[in-house]
Amino acid sequence: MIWNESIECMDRETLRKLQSIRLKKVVEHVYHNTPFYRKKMQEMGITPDDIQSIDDITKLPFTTKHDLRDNYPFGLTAVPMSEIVRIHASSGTTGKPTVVGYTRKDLSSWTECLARAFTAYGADNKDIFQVSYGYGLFTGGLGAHAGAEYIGASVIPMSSGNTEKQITLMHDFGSSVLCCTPSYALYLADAIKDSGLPREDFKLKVGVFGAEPWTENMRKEIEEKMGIKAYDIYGLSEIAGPGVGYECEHQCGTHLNEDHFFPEIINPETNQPVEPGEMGELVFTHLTKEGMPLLRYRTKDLTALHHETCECGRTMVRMDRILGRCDDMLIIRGVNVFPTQIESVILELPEFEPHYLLIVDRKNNTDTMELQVEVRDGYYSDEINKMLALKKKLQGRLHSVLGLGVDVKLVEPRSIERSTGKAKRVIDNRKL
Ligand code: DLL
Repeated sequence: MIWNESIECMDRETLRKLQSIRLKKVVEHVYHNTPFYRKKMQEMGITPDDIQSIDDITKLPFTTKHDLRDNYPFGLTAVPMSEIVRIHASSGTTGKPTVVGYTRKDLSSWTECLARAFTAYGADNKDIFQVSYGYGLFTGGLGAHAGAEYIGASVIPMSSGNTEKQITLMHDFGSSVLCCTPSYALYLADAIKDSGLPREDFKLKVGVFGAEPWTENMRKEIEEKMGIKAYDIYGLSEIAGPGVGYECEHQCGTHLNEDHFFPEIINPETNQPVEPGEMGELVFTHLTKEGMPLLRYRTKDLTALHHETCECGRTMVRMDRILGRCDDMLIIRGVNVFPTQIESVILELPEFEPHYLLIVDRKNNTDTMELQVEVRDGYYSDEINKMLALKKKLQGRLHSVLGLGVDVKLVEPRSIERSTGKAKRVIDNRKL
């Protein structure tokens, strides 16, 4: 099913015209209402008149997370505070949080994006949504909540954590759709098994998973363990929250809601657009936002875009899975490594659980990387030879994929700390 066919399946030429009209309007808006952008544009010698179509987008300045922090908390707001009806913030790892304000119209556009996503996953007003993303400053909980109510579903505002209660309510209320991070989904899958409640007693059929990078192999793992269909949902607070992009039933990329957020892919080193289909940093420009519109916001997420129409009929561009963030990339003895590459290798092998931790350090001026990974029940053994063979197998596979020696440490099932929100997969002691 398609929620808003006239938009989601709009022919691309008409879409570009719509994007051009909206871009001109948003540039006028920020030029007159956000001193930060007026100053930036003046410094670059441009005015709103230089923006005549979406093709002119490359003339505009970039915006970074630093700019948001420098203007903390409300410096980039383009409307009076009396028009802001919701404030979200994301904490990040350092310093002040980045703050985002939404007008009533911004909230309703965001909610529509979520309705498009949930409809694409096959959900409707007969479904019971268990929203297990955190409620609060994080956009996951309240965002998914509003979208599910909008399509008329019944919503259980669970928030994250309290795993035992999650399972009880999922069972007793008959939740059919689960919204949480993929890592928490795995945790819940194990908890369902441990509960001893028969799987047939649960009504769960669809998972709405995002907020952190996850791989195709992780999808298979969750689908098998939970007996559901797992869909990707993408988003970031600065742009909207969950629902910036979503998968359709063909699961061949994440469709981006391009009528609201214009995507570009740039080379993060040269800042120039890449060739179509090439990987680079994803950049978004708000096309309809009133409260805090951002021009060319650098997400730091690495991916590629594909413009061919999807089999589902949607014309909205499809984004590859996020490989990781530019700032998540580890450089180990000169080799670039993303945690998702490691996750993919672990999950190719039946002996391992998708629970792992990377510990990076520097000893005698050389980078070291230890991978702690859980061995699956049934494969874990007291026999040293068996464990050594298993370790060698994983090390060999990692070496051929990464081109790098990794010190593998096999650990017992369920010994790595579980996450109820975004998983922490890397401890880099080099920065300490
Ligand atoms: O994580 C919004 C969200 C909530 C998305 C619930 C999906 C579901 P932030 O906390 O601002 O917002 O973090 C945004 O998380 O730039 C990506 O690096 C990462 N991310 C979000 N969704 C995905 C995904 C929310 N589906 C940052 N795949 C983004 C990979 C994702 N990474």
